[in-house]
Amino acid sequence: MYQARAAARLRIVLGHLGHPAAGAAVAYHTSELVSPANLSHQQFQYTLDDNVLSLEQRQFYEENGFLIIKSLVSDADIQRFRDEFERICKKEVEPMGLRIMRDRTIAKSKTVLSENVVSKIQDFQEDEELFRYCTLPEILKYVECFTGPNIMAMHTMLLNKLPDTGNKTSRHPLHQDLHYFPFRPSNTIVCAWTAMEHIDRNNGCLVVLPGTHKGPLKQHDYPQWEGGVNIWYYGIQDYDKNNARVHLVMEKGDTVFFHPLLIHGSGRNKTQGFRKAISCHYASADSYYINVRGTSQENIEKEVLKLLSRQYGMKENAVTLKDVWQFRARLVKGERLTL
Ligand SMILES: O=C(O)CCC(=O)C(=O)O
Repeated sequence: MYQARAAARLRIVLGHLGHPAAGAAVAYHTSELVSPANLSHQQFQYTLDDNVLSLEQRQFYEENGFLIIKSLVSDADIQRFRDEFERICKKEVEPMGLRIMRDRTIAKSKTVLSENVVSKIQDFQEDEELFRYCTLPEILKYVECFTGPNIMAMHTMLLNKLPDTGNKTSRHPLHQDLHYFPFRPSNTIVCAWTAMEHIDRNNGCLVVLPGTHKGPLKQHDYPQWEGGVNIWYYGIQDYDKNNARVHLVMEKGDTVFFHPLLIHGSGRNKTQGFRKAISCHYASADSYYINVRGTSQENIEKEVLKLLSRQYGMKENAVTLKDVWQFRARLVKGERLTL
């Protein structure tokens, strides 16, 4: 019974992704899921009623915790993000607050910064050119379906998955993004993640466990991988190994919106190319901060505050995780309320 349901769900997901193996799944999808009888608006907890998403798209996100919109971001915009990434690597621009990460296998080498060594840049909220991504009307139109009209951009990243060095450190362990966030409620947080080129299993696409957004936030720790693991790459050990796994094959400009409790990660980059994606986590501006002391998120708070104290010579308890997030959060639509 469980397996039949899991298989049916997988067919629906593959149908949404346009996967040839989906077969009759699309027919199942439209006839079973979008019949007026089983679509009562009170049932929707993860999407808002604003006439942007079709009933089918809403139902898909409600059930699975993610939604792909094809060809959402233009080639011209993606080229601008690429050019800015290059300028940042060459230190032609040095935006305030930006964090440049290297893969751990090359982190200690003396190599000058370039696309070859930078695995990720995050917190680009002060970089006008990259931050344009977070304000694109085509992105915000969808974001609003999850956050409502007052929208804060909370967390920004450009991910440049490097060719794996053989240590498998280019993998991103399965995790839930909410582990990193000291704000709630979770249902009005959403990530927009846009492929900057064709991304599939060869260069390390996203892998998601559909439906896991309905579960709780799980314990996250650094995985005990033989080749080590990159900083901030926390993972979950305790997840249902029988849950379907779906690999999101995406084309340049395709954008996936996903819930912060959705368990996801990404595979090794087995190519010699650089797999790029740009992302922003948004939250409703009337969200609230929580104190993570004494919760499973305490480990990330400790690590962030320790890093800041080392970097800026501050006492470890001089700031809280809330201060850090409040400082980097930016209003992108509507009114800044409580965040
Ligand atoms: O882009 C990727 O490979 C995964 C990114 C991700 O899951 C994250 O940074 O939370």
